[in-house]
Amino acid sequence: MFKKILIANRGEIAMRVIRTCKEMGIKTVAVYSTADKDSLPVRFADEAVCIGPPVSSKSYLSIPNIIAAAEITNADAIHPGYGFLSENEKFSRVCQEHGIKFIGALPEQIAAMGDKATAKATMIKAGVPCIPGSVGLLKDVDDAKENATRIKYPVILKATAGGGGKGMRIVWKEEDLQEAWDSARQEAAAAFGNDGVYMEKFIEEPRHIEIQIAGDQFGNACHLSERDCSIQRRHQKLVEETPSPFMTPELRDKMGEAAIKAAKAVRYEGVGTVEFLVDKNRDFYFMEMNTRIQVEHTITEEVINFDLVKEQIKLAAGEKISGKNYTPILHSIQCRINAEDPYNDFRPSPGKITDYHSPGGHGVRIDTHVYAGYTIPPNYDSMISKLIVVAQTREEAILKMRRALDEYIIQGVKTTIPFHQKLMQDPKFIEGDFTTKFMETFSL
Ligand code: MV4
Repeated sequence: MFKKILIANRGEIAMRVIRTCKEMGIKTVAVYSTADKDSLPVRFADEAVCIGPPVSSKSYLSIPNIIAAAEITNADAIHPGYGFLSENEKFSRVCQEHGIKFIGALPEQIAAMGDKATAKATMIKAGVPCIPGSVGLLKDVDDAKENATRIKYPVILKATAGGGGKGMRIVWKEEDLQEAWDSARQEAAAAFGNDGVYMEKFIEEPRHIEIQIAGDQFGNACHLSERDCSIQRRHQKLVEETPSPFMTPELRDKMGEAAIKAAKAVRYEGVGTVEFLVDKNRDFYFMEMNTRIQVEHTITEEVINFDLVKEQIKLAAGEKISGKNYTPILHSIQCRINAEDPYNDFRPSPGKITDYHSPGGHGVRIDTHVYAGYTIPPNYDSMISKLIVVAQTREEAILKMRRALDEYIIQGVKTTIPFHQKLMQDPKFIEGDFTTKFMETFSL
């Protein structure tokens, strides 16, 4: 087992990893930018190293600075959390070259899953259901036209280097194809330095349901059930829950098996997520594979009573998985509490938290790095905390979430708490009747 893990991240996920390391008897190193010198991970880690100024490119994204911090402190592994360098092929490789275990995917796996057209080709070959579309990248606009005629409108153009919606264009009819083609390529080139674009049939009003998977160094893989992440806004998830209100035992078995196929196709080691789109007929299609611990891993932990960060560390150290799949028997919901103004287009609201009281009681969990007197810097994402509830049923989980939201006091910055309070009273949400389009028509 590792003796000392450096956490190449900040905020709540740095705290999350430090907590599990402590429980496992592993020493921790926090790295921080000057904007985070007063943060809790710096205080709670065994050691802390400043790695640069507030701007991420010179601190949390600086591979030389982070590797230097690991060498100075003799860390034998690096946990990258989510975001930042967690899915960076080069960082994974540089760690390898320095004899430091990267607690995440191998460089080849990151490359294979990071290029979406390559990932899709791998999944088709492995027998994972994919959305009908072009075979690989489109050559030119005529190629796009031929494919669209075959697939039938509406279609969607997607940047192969994309993810998170950048370089994506929905096309409803042929006369709009040329403009969509030009703008998708331009946007992809500017955002990723790669203008490769492919095409798919556009699935209208899908649900976003993802399967948590785990794989070991011996080629075994299992699934840990699903999360429904359909409540999103501009590709930012706001609420996640498990089980999905749309799930059936049959669908879970089928999607679970598909996710395991996906994991085995790339000999996946560690914990990961296979994202699917699910249409109204409960047909499901591979969308992306995430090779990191995700923000919403917490709800899976609550319903299967299992520490996913501990599992991640054990798998990185070469342990075997048990091999059995998991079915949730409880219901968990997470609300992301952001420093944003829900009455003002979710505008970021950084600043000092002047008063803070977090909810508690049975079945309530808060993952956070903030405290009364803490100043949320403007340089990073605006998440204040994750409020997670777990209960016997979905109805009870919603009631518990309402109660917990009512107890939550955060003064000094605007937060998304009022949005979540409204959502937890929404008839459609309560019925479980929602798709990824839900937020387009929801208003406070
Ligand atoms: C789609 C789609 C409909 N049809 N692909 C959004 C981000 C990127 N990962 C893929 N995305 C989508 N791909 C086809 N063929 C709809 C979306 C999509 C979406 C997916 C999941 C969650 C929220 C979404 C919001 C808008 C569009």
